Amino acid sequence: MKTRAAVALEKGKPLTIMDVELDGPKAGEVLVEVKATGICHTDDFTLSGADPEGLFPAILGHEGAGIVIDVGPGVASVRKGDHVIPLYTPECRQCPSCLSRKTNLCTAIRATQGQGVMPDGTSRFSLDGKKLHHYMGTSTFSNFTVLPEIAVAKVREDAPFDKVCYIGCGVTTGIGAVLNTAKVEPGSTSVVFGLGGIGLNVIQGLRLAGADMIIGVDINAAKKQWGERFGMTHFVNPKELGGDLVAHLVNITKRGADQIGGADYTFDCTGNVSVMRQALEACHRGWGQSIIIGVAPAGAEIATRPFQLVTGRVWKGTAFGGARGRTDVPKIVDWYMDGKIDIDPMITHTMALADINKGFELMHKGESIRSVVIY
Ligand code: NAD
Ligand code: 022
Ligand code: ZN
Repeated sequence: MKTRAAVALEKGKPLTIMDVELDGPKAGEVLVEVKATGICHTDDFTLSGADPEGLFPAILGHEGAGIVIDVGPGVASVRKGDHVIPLYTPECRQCPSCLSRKTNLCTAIRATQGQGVMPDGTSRFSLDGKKLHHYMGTSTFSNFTVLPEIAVAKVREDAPFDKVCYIGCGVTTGIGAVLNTAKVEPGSTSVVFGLGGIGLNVIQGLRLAGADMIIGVDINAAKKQWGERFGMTHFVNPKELGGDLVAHLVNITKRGADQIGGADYTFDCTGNVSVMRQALEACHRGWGQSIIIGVAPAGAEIATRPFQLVTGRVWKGTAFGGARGRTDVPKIVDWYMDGKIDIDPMITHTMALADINKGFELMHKGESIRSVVIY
């Protein structure tokens, strides 16, 4: 069949909107009509050419929602008409990682996903007979896409596609980092570095977890109002702060008789390695945990003095908020539908596929929290 897609023909160039050829689903695969997709930083990272693993030509996009149109042989967990959210972190429930219960990083299709092909080693997308690569196993910048069955979460049918697509990456990553990775307890003190599409979801996760003090840190003063909207209790702008940021954060988190200071939990949502160090060092000695969510540039390294870890601070990272997609994503959709979490205000811009490059421009200018393409 033909499908309309925004194609990344070569690195550093805007996407090209065109019709491409899409083969139907093979065994264990599903054909999905994508109804909406968010535009996220990783799409831009790959399109820019900064991602050393980026493959071209490709169909990017990993934050979608849509409807199952057809299923290949052997597919049993979803059927035609089901509403689904594609998963760039699949959940097979059979590989050693899934069975370990210790990680959400399913390995069932990991190798082929990274090579931009389906698990059988071939692509369903082509242009003039030449192969187009899949991306993160999802390729949601196409009106129709083919996905492995284990890479879709079935969600309730009354959930609006143009909002719940954001659960396909940003919402789950931010809220999951709090609930799954950090396991924040009620009454905790916390610091969130970077109040963008991820950090704001960390903030609403912290509110959900019952954190007492939710300190937001951002170099953009306009983010104060944004943070407050989702539960932030204090704001620090490092550019306006006279002294040392870490010392200031330790100082304002002082509690208890010993007055040591430092947060119980901190989160990096910037991808900046200097900020990652600040986030670790702003943790409480003995137990503070710092969660790295931001993706740093290729080849970047983090540093701190070993003393920081010897004295009990913990450095952790998280992919997709530690969420098991087929199990956890439908629950987060329920939380949204029940009003437990907010999504609507964070979707600051919507556009047609033909205007997808404008979404990338808004991201570059820092004018959007999230842009969503509606098919
Ligand atoms: P964003 O651009 O919307 O937000 C980043 C924010 O950080 C901005 O508000 C910016 O002003 C602020 N900032 C930049 N430098 C800062 C500094 N030195 N100190 C304080 N604040 C600073 O980006 P986003 O969509 O929120 O994504 C954040 C990061 O999370 C990206 O690196 C993205 O790739 C990553 N991410 C990771 C996962 C995962 O599974 N680990 C999933 C999704 C996104
Ligand atoms: C999503 N991300 C950033 C913005 N939006 C993002 C990027 C990378 C990861 C997670 C989220 C990530 C963390 C760890 C891994 N990835 C490796 C997982 C593994 O090896 O099992 C990651 C993922 C997918 C891909 C590459 C890296 C890919 O499909 N190309 C989950
Ligand atoms: Zn993303």
